[in-house]
Amino acid sequence: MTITRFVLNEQSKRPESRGDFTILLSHIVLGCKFVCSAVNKAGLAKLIGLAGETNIQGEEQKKLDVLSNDVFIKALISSGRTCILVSEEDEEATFVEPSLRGKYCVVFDPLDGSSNIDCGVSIGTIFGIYMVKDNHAPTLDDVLQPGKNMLAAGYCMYGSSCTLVLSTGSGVNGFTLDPSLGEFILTHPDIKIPKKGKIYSVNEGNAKNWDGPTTKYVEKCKFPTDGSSPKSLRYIGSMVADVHRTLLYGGIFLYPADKKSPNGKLRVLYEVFPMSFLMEQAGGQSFTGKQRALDLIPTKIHERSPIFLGSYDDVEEIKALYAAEQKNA
Ligand code: AHM
Ligand code: MG
Repeated sequence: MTITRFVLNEQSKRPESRGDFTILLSHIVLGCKFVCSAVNKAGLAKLIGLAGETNIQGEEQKKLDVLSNDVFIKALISSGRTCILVSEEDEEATFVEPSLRGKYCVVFDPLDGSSNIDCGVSIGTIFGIYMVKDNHAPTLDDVLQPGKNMLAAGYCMYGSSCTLVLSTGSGVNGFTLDPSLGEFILTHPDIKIPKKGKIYSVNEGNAKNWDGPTTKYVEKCKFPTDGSSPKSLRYIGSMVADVHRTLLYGGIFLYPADKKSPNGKLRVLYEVFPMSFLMEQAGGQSFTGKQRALDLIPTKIHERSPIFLGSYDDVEEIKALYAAEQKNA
């Protein structure tokens, strides 16, 4: 089952569908294949390094994340199905010119985990898709919508294999690129996250600045008082890879607020929302420390939020700690 056939099957269940979403998705898939190939060749092709450097032929070398952004922007515009694009790499949103405009808004991080690029650790692309509310000229309000309004979300991980995980709002499915065919094949149908996990994933180097509930939670992971075994710590520092492991093995991924970053680090539109959408679709939960992550209404395209996501029971525990703190305040 290729991803194309999978999406066409989904489309045939919706008689009103005219195939626009399938076309959009095929352009996203093309972008992922292109970036995957660039990531694999990065060392050879000298794509590692700083943007703005010139190579021996005097051509400007593009850093992988700049290249990936260009690839996705071009792929999305040329689909003819998008109207607003928000990328982590671009300060401003891109409004597609009217002749190429469609009804979808795509928010994305073209290459997340950039600190891992130069050492060959897994990195990825994250994306979320909204539809414009009606037929007006698109405005930023079309993307400043809560994550629960997303139609679809996914990520592609460039790791030991290239894996695309997608939800169109009815479960989560994983596809692996078969390089000999150049096709993504359904390898992980209907992914469900274990209800409770044995792994926690957080940058503990920030511990001295954490708030009470995060500190208590991590302490409980290491020194459980209920007779259970301590949890294992796994932290790659690439959200796509850390979330992918969490989705498959269960557990919790945390990027909390701290005294230095009161809103955490991760961006609401193209990191927190797509991953929260996938988690909920797989039976897990996602929480900001105050509310369900997908209920957040962003006011700026690059807004950040603390995030706790993963297995249902594990997120329930951190929610209880925040609720207790609220009660005692
Ligand atoms: P980036 O978008 O600049 O690559 O930063 C996002 C990344 C995530 O992939 C990862 O979860 C996080 O930053 C790691 O941050 P830290 O190095 O502070 O632990
Ligand atoms: Mg990022």
